[in-house]
Amino acid sequence: MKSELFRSVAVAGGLATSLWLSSAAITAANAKTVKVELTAKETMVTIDNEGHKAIGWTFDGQIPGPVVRATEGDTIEFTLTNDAANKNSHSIDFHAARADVLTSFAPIKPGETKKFTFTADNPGAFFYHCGADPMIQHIARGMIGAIIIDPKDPNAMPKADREYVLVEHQTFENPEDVKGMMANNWKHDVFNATPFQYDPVHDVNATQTLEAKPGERVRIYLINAGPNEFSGFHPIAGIWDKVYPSGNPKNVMSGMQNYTVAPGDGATFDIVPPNEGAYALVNHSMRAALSGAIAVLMISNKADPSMGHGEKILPR
Ligand SMILES: [Cu+2]
Repeated sequence: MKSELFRSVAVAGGLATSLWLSSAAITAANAKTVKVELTAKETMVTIDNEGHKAIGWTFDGQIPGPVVRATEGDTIEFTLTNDAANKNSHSIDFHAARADVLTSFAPIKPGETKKFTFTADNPGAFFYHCGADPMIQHIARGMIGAIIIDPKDPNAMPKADREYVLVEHQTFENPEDVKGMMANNWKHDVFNATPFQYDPVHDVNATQTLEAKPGERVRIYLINAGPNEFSGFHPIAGIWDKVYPSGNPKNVMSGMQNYTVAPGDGATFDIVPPNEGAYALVNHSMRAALSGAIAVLMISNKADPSMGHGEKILPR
């Protein structure tokens, strides 16, 4: 009896040690250095489905900026350039980083470049933005984006068949009017810069929807860029199978009708539509939804296989 107990403890101990060793080996072998370069650009951007343009403040000339993606444990070597043609100082604030707000996140002038490094210690769906003064204006004018840190354990979450990134934010009629921004006089609440970009029902000029096939697990990374409003994210005609607050697989909720994402926060939402049809993904605050924050998720056996993969996790 005694020796049997000793043997089972020894086996369990041996197993634990070998598991620990192999996971450490995998981590060391897989952790990589990811070089990320972004350029702050004050440039013309499209603001609606009809193609009207206005001057935006952007990362790399697009709103939202490019999706930055790495794996938990990776080292991010980051370079920010403030285009010499710009008129304003700009900065970066990665919510996935532990860094120094006074140096790494500090603004730089037009023509300057800065570099810093951080390790992606936490998996999740994180916000990045410019933090230059007045921050409300730099966010409202478009210096916003998503940084996704995938868990190092590929089995930490169920495998997604398609993924979409929605950066939600409020837009203002006059981007020079900081007082109006502080008074919260926003005009549209939008996903990825354009009102009803993925909703031909509410805007006949919309040319696309988010697409998937019945039975597929669709993963939505929702980043709430604000600058001011909370988002109660709900799939009309559906239920979130899983919600991962901050996108961390250790935070998991099931069967959710709605989950609130605060300004500056992000979350990962999984939905598994059983049949053909359509869902409307909305910020259920009606002023937000009816001014632009509706995205149609079209479920069809003929879904475009390229949608929700590669570049088309953020369809433009
Ligand atoms: Cu800026």
